[in-house]
Amino acid sequence: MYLTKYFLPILKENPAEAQITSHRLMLRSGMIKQSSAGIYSWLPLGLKVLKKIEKIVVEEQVAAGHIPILMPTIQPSELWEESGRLDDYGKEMLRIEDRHGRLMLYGPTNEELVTDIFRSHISSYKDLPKTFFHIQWKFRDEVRPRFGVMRGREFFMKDGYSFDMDKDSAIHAYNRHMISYLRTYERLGLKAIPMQADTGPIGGDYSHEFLVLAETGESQVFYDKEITDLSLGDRNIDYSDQQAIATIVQDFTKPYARTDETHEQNLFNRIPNERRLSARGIEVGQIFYFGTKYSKSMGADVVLPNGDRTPVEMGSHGIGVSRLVGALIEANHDDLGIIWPSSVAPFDVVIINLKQGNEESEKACRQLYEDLILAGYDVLYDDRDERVGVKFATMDLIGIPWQIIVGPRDLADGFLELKCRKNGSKTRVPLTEGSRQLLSALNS
Ligand code: 5CA
Repeated sequence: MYLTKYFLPILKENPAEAQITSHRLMLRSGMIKQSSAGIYSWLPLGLKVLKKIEKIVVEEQVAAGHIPILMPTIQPSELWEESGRLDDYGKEMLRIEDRHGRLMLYGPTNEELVTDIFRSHISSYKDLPKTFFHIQWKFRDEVRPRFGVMRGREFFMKDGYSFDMDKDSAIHAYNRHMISYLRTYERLGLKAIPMQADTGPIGGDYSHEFLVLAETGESQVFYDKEITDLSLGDRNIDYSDQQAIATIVQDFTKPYARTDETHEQNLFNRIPNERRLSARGIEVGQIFYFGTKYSKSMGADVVLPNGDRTPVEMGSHGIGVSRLVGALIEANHDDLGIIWPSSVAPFDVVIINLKQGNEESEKACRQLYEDLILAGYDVLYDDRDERVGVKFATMDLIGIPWQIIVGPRDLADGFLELKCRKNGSKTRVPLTEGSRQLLSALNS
């Protein structure tokens, strides 16, 4: 992408309304624009990051055996009457009347809709287990939308719904979700800690939230330092091995880790002093096992091998996809701007032409651009006729992991410069064999 042909509306000033770093940086780097309180347009750079996160989330859900579907944003209120949540959900639910006077709503979550799909088509244990998921916009009329995409009113969420014939199998679905979430966050370059949590309006008695530690987080959390040392790494995961999956979940849930809603000081006090930690956290996902809460009220039954009918065992499992964009920035930035982890960076590399208008520089940049595109990279070419300082500041702000700096002086010696945004290190690379050396560096 040539920057002069792109749409990157950078803000020079710090927006007054932004209270936290990620919100400020998202506005300044032209990723989002607020349209009304807690509702945003996603501009090209923001959309790219959102889509990259979405792709990783989908890949990990499919790897865990979960089936993608897409449910609508607008739902009929009758289903919520059946489950008994229409009144319970209160003012957070945006109610809409259609032209026939029928009460509709903009979905804050999809337990009812997915249970309706299930009961229409599945009635035997033979078709179980099944987990459906979708990634769709949600609406919750939050009292205090704030911190940009962190607490929006409209937000993008992955929600998955598991259907099993008994509790044992439903817990396996819960465990699969926990591990697929841990894998997802690790691929995003984030450390998210599973913590025992309250179930709120979703219901049930078994739930974990996934928290990214950050000073700007909305939740107070208490944990044993040991849990922060755990990671899946490149461990081979076999989702069909129920016992192995349960063992990994045990490892990750053994150390004390709770949000303030479920915190118990007397249990916490048993942890040795130096390991006892309290911090703020951003909730980037939550999983629930709630048994037959919805299947009972909505008549989603299955026939068991012995011929009896029983309400299906369910769980629901969410990842805050749009919130993750903010959480990633909270975890990856410096004074100059964002530092994207390579897995979600809007571009892999930017070519910065220090002397636009100079024929040699432009030729070299165009050639590099073609070579890198051919090699499969997503490349931004800063071909603006701007001062060098402005170019560097923009690129440091938007946080593309690698910068290729092309200037007439280096070029005259047959070199270009490769800068790593994360640690600021610069390497001179000979242009003649440029692509090869460059590619190995970019891959590292
Ligand atoms: N149906 C269940 C699981 S699919 C559910 O709705 N769970 S939830 O309420 O915990 O939401 C799932 C995730 O969505 C949260 O962990 C959080 O990361 C994200 N989320 C929730 N509310 C908001 C909001 N107002 N703005 C941005 N993200 C949100």
